[in-house]
Amino acid sequence: MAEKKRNSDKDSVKSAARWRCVAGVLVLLSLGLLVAVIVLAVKKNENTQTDADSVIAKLKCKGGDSVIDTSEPENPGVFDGLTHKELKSIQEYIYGVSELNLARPKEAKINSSYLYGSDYFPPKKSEALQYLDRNGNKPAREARLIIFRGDKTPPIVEEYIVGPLPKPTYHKLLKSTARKNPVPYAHRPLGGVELGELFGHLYSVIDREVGYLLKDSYDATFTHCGKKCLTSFVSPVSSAILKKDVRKMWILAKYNIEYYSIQPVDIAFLANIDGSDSSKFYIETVVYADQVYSSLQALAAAYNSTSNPINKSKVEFPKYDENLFSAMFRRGPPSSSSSSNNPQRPAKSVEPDGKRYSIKHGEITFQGWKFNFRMSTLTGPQIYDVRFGGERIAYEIGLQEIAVFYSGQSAAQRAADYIDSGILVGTHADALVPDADCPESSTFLPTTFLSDTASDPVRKPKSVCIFEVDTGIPLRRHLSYSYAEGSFYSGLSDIVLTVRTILTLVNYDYVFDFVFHQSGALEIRTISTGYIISSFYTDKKGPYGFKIHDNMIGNIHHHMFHWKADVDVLGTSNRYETLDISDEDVNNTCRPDSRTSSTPRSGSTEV
Ligand SMILES: *[C@@H]1O[C@H](CO)[C@@H](O)[C@H](O)[C@H]1NC(C)=O
Ligand SMILES: *[C@@H]1O[C@H](CO)[C@@H](O)[C@H](O)[C@H]1NC(C)=O
Ligand SMILES: *[C@@H]1O[C@H](CO)[C@@H](O)[C@H](O)[C@H]1NC(C)=O
Ligand SMILES: *[C@@H]1O[C@H](CO)[C@@H](O)[C@H](O)[C@H]1NC(C)=O
Ligand SMILES: [Cu+2]
Repeated sequence: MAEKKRNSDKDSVKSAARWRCVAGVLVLLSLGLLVAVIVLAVKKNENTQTDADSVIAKLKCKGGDSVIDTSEPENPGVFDGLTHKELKSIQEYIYGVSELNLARPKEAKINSSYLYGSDYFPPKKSEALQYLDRNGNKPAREARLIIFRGDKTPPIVEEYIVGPLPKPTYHKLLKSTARKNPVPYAHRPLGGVELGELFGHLYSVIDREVGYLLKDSYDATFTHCGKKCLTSFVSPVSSAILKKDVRKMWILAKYNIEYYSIQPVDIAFLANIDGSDSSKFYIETVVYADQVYSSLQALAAAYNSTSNPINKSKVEFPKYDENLFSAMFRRGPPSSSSSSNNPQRPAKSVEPDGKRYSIKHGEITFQGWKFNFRMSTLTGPQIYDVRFGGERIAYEIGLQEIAVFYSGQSAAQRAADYIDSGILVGTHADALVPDADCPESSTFLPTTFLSDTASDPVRKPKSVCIFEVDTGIPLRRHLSYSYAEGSFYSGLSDIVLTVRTILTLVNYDYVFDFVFHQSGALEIRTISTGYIISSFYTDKKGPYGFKIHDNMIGNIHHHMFHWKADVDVLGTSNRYETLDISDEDVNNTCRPDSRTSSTPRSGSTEV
């Protein structure tokens, strides 16, 4: 049997070879035809009418009137983000306001007043609708500026509304009853100016006091370290944990090697970074090898003690080569169905008749769909005025917040409760790669924003991609196979338009998709990739996660994505209904009235 099978395998190899040859000829033939088609298509563009042209015209679907204009609008609409030109005019205006005394990005320090971030400040919905639907005036375009007032006593955070764009003439303090007024300086989000200033100071303090210990335990230090350096992951401590308005931050040490979030060492420092004088910042607690010390000096003394020795960590600096588990080397042969000597290219999507969607600045149309896209600096990707079949079905759908909460044995790990809008999520989309992050045929949109460390508006050319793709599953189908049931087949593949952005928030990369189906369904999807945050494995830390490498534990944690959906089907008023499904006891007999008297309930509410 086995022998026979081998023979038949040989036969099939032979016949496969024959077919491969035939296929090769066919490929050449089709290439030839393709060239002919391209030549003809080019000729057609030159307006030379031939017989073949009309054949192609018949084969080709109607359409091809797609317009792709990803430039910034000269005259932005109510849903467009701040343009480069507007950002420049905001800078010109705000740096001229003498009472704000703003330091320019290169000169900004924690103890100065400086611009932390900016975002488009959309008009009230009622004003926007008055303009869009009832011929009202176009609302003024305004920006929201977050300003750190490090030179005030006490230092505070302020927000201003600046307008009208593109030639601002006013700035108004933004007041909110939903928070403390004024906003304490300790509550401000984390930024480039602060991190640059405090790391310079704290790393040298740490190395001065316990550098020898770091070298001894981890074969690395933070400063003057050559190729064996430590870096850190920071975790600001919420005032909700501290119960007072003081700014503290855990600094969790990692090896500065690819990729640092999965190269932990067993030491963390709680820094007191309160106030605006960075020379006063200090380390108030250290956790080393599962022991808590009240200062760097206390750790140094305990470490040297011979009478009362402490537990010590001892690890070598990782060797950077192709075998380093945490580094991104391609390992193994390229994937292929046959052998590694014959790698094959993967499946791809193509647009045989060109783009079937149009983009005009931030406005995107596809089949029955029409909507506006904007990247909010503060809260990330947003779509507005979503229409299907000419009717508005949603006014606004957008990301509002991303949060990740960690468990852990040490206070340092437990404090890792990240609220990502605090690092301006919308500025973290960058460098999308065609054919990896998005299909090759995608159209890319830029994002533009102000940064606290750059003099000019920052432009990221490939922050958002738009593409049409076959999901590979039928949107609907039915096979009515018997004569009695009608004998027909009907099906439709689920071809969707996707608007994608990927926000890289330090270690995590979050893929956010708005997916527009032909059925009128709108899907919002989030996928997380990138790297986990990990801690150094010890038996004490074990119960708080999974040991995933020799010295590493992946702590249990929890991701939350918070979206706003202002759905406006058939007008702006809202109604919701709840349906409760209940059970009933029924005797499984054929008698018609063998049921008890429980009835399904439902409720409906106008809001
Ligand atoms: C602000 O801090 C810097 C150091 O970062 C210092 O040189 C400068 O004197 C400080 N300015 C004031 C007004 O305290
Ligand atoms: C501990 O020992 C190291 C190395 O012997 C020395 O450099 C350091 O000053 C000592 N520190 C303390 C606090 O005794
Ligand atoms: C030192 O480590 C041992 C072994 O892991 C542990 O049993 C002991 O409790 C540790 N001592 C301290 C003071 O943490
Ligand atoms: C089901 O049938 C049994 C036996 O006839 C009867 O005792 C019982 O009440 C019936 N239950 C219901 C829910 O009608
Ligand atoms: Cu995670």
